[in-house]
Amino acid sequence: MKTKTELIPMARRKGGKLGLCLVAYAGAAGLFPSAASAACGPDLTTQFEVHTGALRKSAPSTQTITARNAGSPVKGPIYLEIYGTPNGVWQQNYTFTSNCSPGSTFTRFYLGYSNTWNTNVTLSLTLKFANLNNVPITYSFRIVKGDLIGSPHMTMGDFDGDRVADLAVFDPPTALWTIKLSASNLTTSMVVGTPNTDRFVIGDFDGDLKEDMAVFTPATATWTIRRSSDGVTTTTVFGAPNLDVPIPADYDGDGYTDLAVYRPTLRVFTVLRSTDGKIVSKQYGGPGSIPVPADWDGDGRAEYAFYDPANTMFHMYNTTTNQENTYSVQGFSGYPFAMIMNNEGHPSPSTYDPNSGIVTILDLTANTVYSKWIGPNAKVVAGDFSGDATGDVATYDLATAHWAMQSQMANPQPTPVASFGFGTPGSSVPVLAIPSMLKFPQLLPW
Ligand SMILES: [Ca+2]
Ligand SMILES: [Ca+2]
Ligand SMILES: [Ca+2]
Ligand SMILES: [Ca+2]
Repeated sequence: MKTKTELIPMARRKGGKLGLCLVAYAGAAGLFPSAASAACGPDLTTQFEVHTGALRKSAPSTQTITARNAGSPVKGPIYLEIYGTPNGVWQQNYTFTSNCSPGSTFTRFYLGYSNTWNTNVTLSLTLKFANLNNVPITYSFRIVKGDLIGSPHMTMGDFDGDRVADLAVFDPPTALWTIKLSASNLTTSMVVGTPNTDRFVIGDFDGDLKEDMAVFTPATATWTIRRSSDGVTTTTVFGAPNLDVPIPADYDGDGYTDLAVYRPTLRVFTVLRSTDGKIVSKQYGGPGSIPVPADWDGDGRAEYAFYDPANTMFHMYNTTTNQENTYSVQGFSGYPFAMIMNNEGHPSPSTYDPNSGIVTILDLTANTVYSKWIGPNAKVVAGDFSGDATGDVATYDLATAHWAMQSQMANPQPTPVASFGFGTPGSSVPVLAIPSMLKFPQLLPW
């Protein structure tokens, strides 16, 4: 059969949305899938000129989609929403799925550090399909603005963008970062920061779904960020010198980590929003509370959140809904942290008790409490090092730079599954060390 790709504008769908249906093979016409539900962010399809490349049908099956903005500049996350793929075929490089359109996947157009898609600028995406098996395929797509559908979840500690956390350490006496990239297994080292004075921070400040190496200088409240997208290093002063501690996270949900600080003396969170450059703040917490900002409810935006050691309660405040959630279960004690469990789009509240040596995780979706002994007085590192979208816990020995990777948290069996050395004995700190153990400013070292 001759392969042919053409783009067919669809009739106006129910809900008033104009969709596009892509017929990737000749002979595949006829069965247009039903429209995606319309509640997932503004549809921008009509303002873009879209062209498609040929579908490569041998594995891996790929197709390139190119779009030019023929309208006004658009700021914020933009997604290609794919839906209506045949049973058994799925789009592989999606950045996240959403409840708003069952079965659809969303791949993000990366707008660069400017975070704006300007008029006449053309961007392209290469879609990757699994299980195509040389059969004809039809699918539909829309270009949507992502404000209402949250943002893709970067994997914490992933510097090369393969959704697997990388072994990474920061060495305070030299400001040297050393990272073993999981995709290539290559180790890279680089100085970012000033020896002895800077605290490491991580975040995806340029929105390319890769962690950026960054440091915060307490004496000047200066952020120094090396953007992973172009290698450019920027500095920004944000926060009060010697008063504020860095707590970066994506509070406004555009896929770009926001500069943010917490002031322990007043218990105030202050965020510099990447979407509009505005500064917002909220007093939240009590004496002794430990900030644990994260996207706890999975809506794409980080919540202001803290853990109160006095009553072992997590508090999370969603500024969009103005709702507070609180969680406490038997076993919570010690240092709080966020842990992704069971392929969920949000973390589960977790603690490590250095006296009992037990990690306790409240899986919010499964409504299950996991409890696992990893040993007392450990330095704990948490991240998805295996790439199965479920967090792993490792213990780290500061004196020897020795890691002991624990087995799955859902498995109470305590034996480490892997152990190895990575880092400089006596000085390196893993960048995924749970922040509260670093005395909650991401401080150096334990
Ligand atoms: Ca990685
Ligand atoms: Ca980045
Ligand atoms: Ca943001
Ligand atoms: Ca959230």
